[in-house]
Amino acid sequence: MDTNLARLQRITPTEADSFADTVLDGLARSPKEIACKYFYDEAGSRLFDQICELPEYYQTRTEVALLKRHAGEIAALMGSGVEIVEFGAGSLRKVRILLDAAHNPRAYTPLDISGDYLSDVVRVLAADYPALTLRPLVGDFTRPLEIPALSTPSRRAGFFPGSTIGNFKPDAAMALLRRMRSNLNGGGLLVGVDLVKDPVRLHAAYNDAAGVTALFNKNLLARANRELGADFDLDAFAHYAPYNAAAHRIEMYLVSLKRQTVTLAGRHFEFAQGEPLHTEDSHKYTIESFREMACRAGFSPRAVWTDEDRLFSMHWLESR
Ligand code: AVI
Repeated sequence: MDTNLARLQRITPTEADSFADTVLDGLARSPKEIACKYFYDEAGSRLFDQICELPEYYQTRTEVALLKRHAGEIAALMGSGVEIVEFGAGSLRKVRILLDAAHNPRAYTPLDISGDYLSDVVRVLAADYPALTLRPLVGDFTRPLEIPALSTPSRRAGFFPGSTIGNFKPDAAMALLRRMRSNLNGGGLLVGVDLVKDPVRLHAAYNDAAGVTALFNKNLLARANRELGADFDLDAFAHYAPYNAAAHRIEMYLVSLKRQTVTLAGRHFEFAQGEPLHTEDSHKYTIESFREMACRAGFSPRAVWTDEDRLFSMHWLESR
């Protein structure tokens, strides 16, 4: 047992219950949809890690390079003795760069929806950072939640990398930033945001040659089969991810390749040939459009870093 590692604490209801409701509700809608947060069971989280390594998916390596290049400056802006709270922690790889640069961090609090995955990755981190207090929380940060105070509370600094903010519609993204601001009790937020760019490059990032994004997308159906006893035929759906240039977003769908019926919990759902099931949007921002949204959410944008090709941006926002 690692002494610096607190027990996994669940702070919102289990996502498994809501997955059933979400799929039943989403399949009854027109157009059909399933929320993208359900991609991230253990299998989906591992597929997402593979996406991050793909040559076409420039986001991760560009953001990591930005973090490495500016870690000293970021650490100085965060200040010393902070509790770093990561929203949607995933593989915990990027935070290592911050932890290595941070001035005497009080604790690291990763929050993730996938408890199984979080408990695996957090154990490895605890072994590598034996002096750091680690407090893993399982929860859904897309819902209002309370982050419990530490026994000796300190200033918080939020970390929200990977342009996950782009997976929310702009209004929901602003509401989320507002909630994060309140969770941070006056602390700042470091957020990674993918930028508007050449549509061909964006299209390639979500339609990789190795087909990993297609597997990631279809894992939603595989998950419904595994967890809910649905009978989706994965070969009867195609991954489809066009860039909607007018709305500045990638839209991701699973398109039914034939007329078919899917059965789940005793209910039958008809799919027409060519009917889409919407699974994700990934909004892209300009530096200015993101800063405007952050201001409307009650933050003051203090610093922004971007790469030479202006593919990706990292913003340090302070609470007003
Ligand atoms: C997590 N999120 C920011 C990714 C994105 O790029 O929107 C999820 C993803 N979907 C397909 N590829 C990656």
